[in-house]
Amino acid sequence: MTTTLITVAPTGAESRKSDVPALPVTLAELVATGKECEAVGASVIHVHLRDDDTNPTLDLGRLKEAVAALRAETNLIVQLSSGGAVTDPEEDRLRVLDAEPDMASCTMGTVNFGDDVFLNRWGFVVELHTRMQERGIVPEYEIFDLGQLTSLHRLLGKHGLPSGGHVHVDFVMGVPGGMPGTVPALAAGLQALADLPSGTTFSATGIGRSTLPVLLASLAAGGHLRVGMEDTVTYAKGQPVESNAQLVARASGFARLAQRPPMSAADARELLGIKHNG
Ligand code: KMH
Ligand code: ZN
Repeated sequence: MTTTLITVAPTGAESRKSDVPALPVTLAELVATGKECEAVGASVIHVHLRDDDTNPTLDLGRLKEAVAALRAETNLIVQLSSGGAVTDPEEDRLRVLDAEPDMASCTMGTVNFGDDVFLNRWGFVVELHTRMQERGIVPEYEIFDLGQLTSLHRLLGKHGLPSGGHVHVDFVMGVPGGMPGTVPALAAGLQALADLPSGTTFSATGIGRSTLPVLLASLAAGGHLRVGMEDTVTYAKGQPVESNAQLVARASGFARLAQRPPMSAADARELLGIKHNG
């Protein structure tokens, strides 16, 4: 792999705007962030939306508006979160696909999530996977714990390859309740990847203080990167993140040092098997 796919996850559903003033929460802020991040190396944007009170929302009208605005203003691949917030019901999370994004996340199992539970029943995962297949939406399989790779192997064996035929997983590491953001945990994950279809690609992101170790480990292992304020709001000890572009620029810099500069959106579309854009 000669280039690095960089995904930005700019908002998430967990941080409060009142605690993190730089968090993009309006559509205008999301689009502005997308443009800035694209300019410094991102090719995919992982989207969670907020309502007028800055609380997480899966409102379909807003999701459609966000997909349209990001397509109009950027060349980024638009990946909607089907994970939402831990409180979101399954039917709302499935309805996300009606906004017809290029990609959507598909978490491969239930995981403790701090004091909460991020619920992903097998039947729900199958429903997400098969609906995405039917609609030509490319999944990013989110892996919070190693057993979820075994579930992915089972999913693909029973229900077939995703739209586009390419399998891409994202290791979300360091969630309290999931796998840690460490080199041994990533190495164990990579060993398990060997059972998946050949050509399977991976990215990784480390939550909070595991951001940099996971970024460096993923680059060293030939993987791709996800960064953003969904995953970390601290740039360095005692230094809040100023913007998502600051995190993407840092990731791009490390990727260039590793002789694997950021991947263009066109190359990312080809890699991931994304056919249409709007
Ligand atoms: N907000 C988390 C509970 C995803 O976007 O698919 C789930 C999450 C994963 O962020
Ligand atoms: Zn997310």
